[in-house]
Amino acid sequence: MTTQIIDSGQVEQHNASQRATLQADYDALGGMLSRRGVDIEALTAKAQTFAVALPSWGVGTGGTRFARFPGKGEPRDVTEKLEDCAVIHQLTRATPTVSLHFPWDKPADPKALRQQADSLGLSFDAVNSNTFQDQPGQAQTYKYGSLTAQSQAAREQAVAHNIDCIELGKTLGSKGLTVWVGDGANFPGQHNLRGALERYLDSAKGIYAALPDDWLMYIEHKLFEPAFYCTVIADWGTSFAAAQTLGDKAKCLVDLGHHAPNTNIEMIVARLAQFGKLGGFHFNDSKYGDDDLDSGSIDPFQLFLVFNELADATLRDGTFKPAYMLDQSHNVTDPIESLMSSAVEVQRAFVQAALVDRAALAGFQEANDALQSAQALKKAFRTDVSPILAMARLRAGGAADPVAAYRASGYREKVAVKRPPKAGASGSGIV
Ligand SMILES: [Mn+2]
Repeated sequence: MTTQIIDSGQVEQHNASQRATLQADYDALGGMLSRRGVDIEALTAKAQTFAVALPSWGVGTGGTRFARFPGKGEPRDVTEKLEDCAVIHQLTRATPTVSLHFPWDKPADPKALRQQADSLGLSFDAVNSNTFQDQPGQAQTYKYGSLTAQSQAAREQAVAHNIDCIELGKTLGSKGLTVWVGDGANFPGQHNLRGALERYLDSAKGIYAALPDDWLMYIEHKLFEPAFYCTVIADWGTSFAAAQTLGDKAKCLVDLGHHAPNTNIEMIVARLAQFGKLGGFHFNDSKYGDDDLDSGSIDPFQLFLVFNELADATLRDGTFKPAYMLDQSHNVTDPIESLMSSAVEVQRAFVQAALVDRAALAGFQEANDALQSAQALKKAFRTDVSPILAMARLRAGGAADPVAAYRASGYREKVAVKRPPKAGASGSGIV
């Protein structure tokens, strides 16, 4: 029996107030889609299959390298983070899994944490290692790198930490390890560029060897920061080469914010999918760099184009199933509201991509009709599928309007009382 953190009577009351309007909007959209030969019920059923993992670090207020402005009632430990994640899933029905970050979320009792997740109707997605900052009492510093450090002792420590993450993840029921390293150089000449990657591959092989057979290792690249001259795993080419070198269980992870501005990310997605190395995503949005803004808040068309490639890849290979995860930093909003809205925005792109008339598009491409090809995509992107998303939630026991239902529940005010700030307990990190 799943524990509902928000009183289900309150959610039902909210839905009752929305139901008539939603049904009218849904019927109107259904009629319009039917004239296009699209069955709205099939799309709603498809929307219900969508799931994106929540980042445990996202439920606390983020921050920048200048400051962090904590919010009220932030979770102070991993069990409170799970409670907030459960609220998000209860209202959106689109976020059944949580991605943990170690050692930030290291549980005193992993089995008890798994039981708590289970009771809340949650399970664990990929676990994330952290070798981009030093932990209290650790023997070697990562100041000059971790998996790529010149120091063999530092490299060994970083490999051992990743293997610890795998062991912990096994107890929690996770099936993947995401590895992002901040390793790089701030000056030309600081690194032997080839040597640093050779050390990375050598270390990564040590981690890969500890992966269970049914696990994947997700290699996350990032163009710059914290290193500002060069980053060892900077781009999808390096990530791809590393994944190829390691083996079948190594795949590439695309964080939408980890590219140069104006990079054609959907093409990277197509390339990685073509060669069987697209492992998953960290969804977020950005304007200038790795801004970690809410998914779909800046460039929803790019998100749609990414899902258009994913829809194409799925048609070619029914077993294709990359891992979806949010990775955002919330500085001026209630993180729960941002994560709910973001999950819905990613789900929106998923449904819009399913609306693309692929036979028509293929015909336009075949005929070199550039204008109509573009219009075929725009036609899907311009369709407001909000009633489908709301109906999918309603039928699954979620809220027609998650943010409105959340605000009406008074959850934040309640946890603000229950969770007074605790010294040294940071609600979040940024990755
Ligand atoms: Mn990320």
